[in-house]
Amino acid sequence: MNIKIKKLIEKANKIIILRHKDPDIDALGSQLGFCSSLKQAYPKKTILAVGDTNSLNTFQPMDTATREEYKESLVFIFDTVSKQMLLGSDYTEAKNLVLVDHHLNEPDIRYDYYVRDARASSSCEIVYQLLKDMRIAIPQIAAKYLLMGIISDTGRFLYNNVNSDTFDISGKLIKIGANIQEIFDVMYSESLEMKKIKAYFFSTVQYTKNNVAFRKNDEDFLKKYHIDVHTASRGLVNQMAGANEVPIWANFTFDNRIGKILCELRSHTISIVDIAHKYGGGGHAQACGCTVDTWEDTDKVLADLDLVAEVSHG
Ligand SMILES: [Mn+2]
Repeated sequence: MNIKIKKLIEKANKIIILRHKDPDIDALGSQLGFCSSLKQAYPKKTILAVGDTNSLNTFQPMDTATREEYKESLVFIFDTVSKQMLLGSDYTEAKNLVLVDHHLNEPDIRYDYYVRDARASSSCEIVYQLLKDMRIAIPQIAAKYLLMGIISDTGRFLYNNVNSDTFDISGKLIKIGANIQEIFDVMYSESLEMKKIKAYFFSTVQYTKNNVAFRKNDEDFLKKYHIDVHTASRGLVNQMAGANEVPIWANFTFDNRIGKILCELRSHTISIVDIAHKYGGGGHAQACGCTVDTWEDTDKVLADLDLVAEVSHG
């Protein structure tokens, strides 16, 4: 399949590379790592990386493309296969569409090829393999971007999505020239203010009967500490990780852009993705999410999480 994808690339004059909206570092890293590799290999082609941006984008500004341009383009989508995770619908006009993802979800969009590896730690890990199979060289900047995605999606090689390939590929990216120190300075040093926010956040975490840790971040919390929805939601969820007594943790954040509540759900070992699915979301077995309408709904999510925590506890 990867060779067929290479044929599509060689045939295309214009290539548009996308990933899910409100991107995390794996989404940005896979999109922009792939983009800069293609640009180096095919300097004459028009290659665009399109999408929204947020505070995690320390990479580069995004390109734009018109709906007309999509019609003549080969389009790649990274780190999601779900309509609801994508911005707009221009990609449906694509001449050809290739999906690349490491999640467990079934695509609800039309595609020509789907490069899927649920065993891969990250989309960046798949992109490395894809480029290698297609014999497209990875420039130093792309190596940095791809390693950033791997580091981010594995929580610095901490989560159980890490396997020997993850280390293998990370080593290869370092060999190309990705600098760990430089990456860690960008990704993990933060302001004193952020450290104080994290301390406040953790000190106000609540617990269900079976020690499901949770926090409800309302609009006031975000305003008071001047943090955006993304920072509060995905940026703080793992402040609750790593306590022996806590099997599952959930972070609920009001998103005033859509008037709904984002639910980030995490677990040490128990699979909780069915609960995310129940509320219209998805993701990985131990790291998933959904969006609900009201705070009462978050209590229903919590009750379901508490039940699986109780059952697994025996
Ligand atoms: Mn990912």
